[in-house]
Amino acid sequence: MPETPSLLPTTVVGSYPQPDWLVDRAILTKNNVVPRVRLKEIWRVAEDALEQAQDDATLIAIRDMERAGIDIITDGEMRRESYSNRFALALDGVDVDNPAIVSGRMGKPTPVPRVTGPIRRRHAVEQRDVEFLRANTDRRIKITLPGPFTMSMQAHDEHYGDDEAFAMAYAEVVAEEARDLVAAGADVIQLDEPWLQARPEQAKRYGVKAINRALEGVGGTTVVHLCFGYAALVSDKPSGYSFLPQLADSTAVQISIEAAQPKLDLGMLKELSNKTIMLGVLDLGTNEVETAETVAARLREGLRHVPAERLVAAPDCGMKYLPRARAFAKLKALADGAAIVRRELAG
Ligand code: MET
Repeated sequence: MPETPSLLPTTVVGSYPQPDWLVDRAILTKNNVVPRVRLKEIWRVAEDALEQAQDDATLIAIRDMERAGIDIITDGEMRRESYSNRFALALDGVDVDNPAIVSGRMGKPTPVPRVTGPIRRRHAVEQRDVEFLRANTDRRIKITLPGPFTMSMQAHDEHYGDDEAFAMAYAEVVAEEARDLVAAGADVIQLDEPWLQARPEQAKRYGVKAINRALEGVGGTTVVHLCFGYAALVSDKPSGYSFLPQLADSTAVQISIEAAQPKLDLGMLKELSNKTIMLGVLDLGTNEVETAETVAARLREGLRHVPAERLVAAPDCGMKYLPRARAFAKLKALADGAAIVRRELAG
């Protein structure tokens, strides 16, 4: 097994471009909304061959990440219509067939599932995904799950009647799933929580509590990812987070943030001095492919605020909306840029 470097390991936020023979990418971007309900029409392969096609696409994603030189890889989220709905819609208590319409993160009307009864997990949802990934790479592996806070914002509560109780119900099922995924071989579990930043008032009230419940008893390396949204969907990004230092009180080992595209002021990272920072050093909002030197410069900037022992190099967010060739080239620049800085550190 290739050894994971102890300094500046590289990873991805999760998703990699799905092949055009697998999904109709035009549908994904047509309305500029990330599906919260099912979006079966994106699949271009018939139901009876879909799992096999998703497996094959996953092998491509794995090999691309390996070839680019990424140290901690994912399954590329090839099996997902969105980063969250594979897990969120597999739960009991969730009515997927009669969506409610709510105002989305960007203020657009968005169909979301209704929660009409207690949220329970029927069975492990992403276990086979982890087993498949484990069986097909020697590298360290990570799997992502939507976080409890974010899932509670992507559904309409008609059962709990209290926003905190609603998020905590999601936290329970995430914890069960995360423990199963570690048992299935995941080295790293990442909770995607972009809504913490979009709803800071509620996040400050119970965001950390929900995350800590979701990570209770979860071994392995734990990560919480926050971003301002996919670059393909959100171009105007603030230069600072409305919710972040609070995560110092979370039990997550790593905090994943986007920094390249928003040109984030990294000064606030001093407030997360007990966390490893997964730093976004690939801007996914530009067609340009970074040079290894640009990546190295961004990592050196990170090192002014975070010691090398606590820095992980990553893209700003998931790469699913990029053309595959560009995603690959950017990952290669990420790996090469991290290698440059690693050599400097070794003196
Ligand atoms: N894991 C997800 C991805 O890589 C994160 C999405 S946050 C909007 O696409």
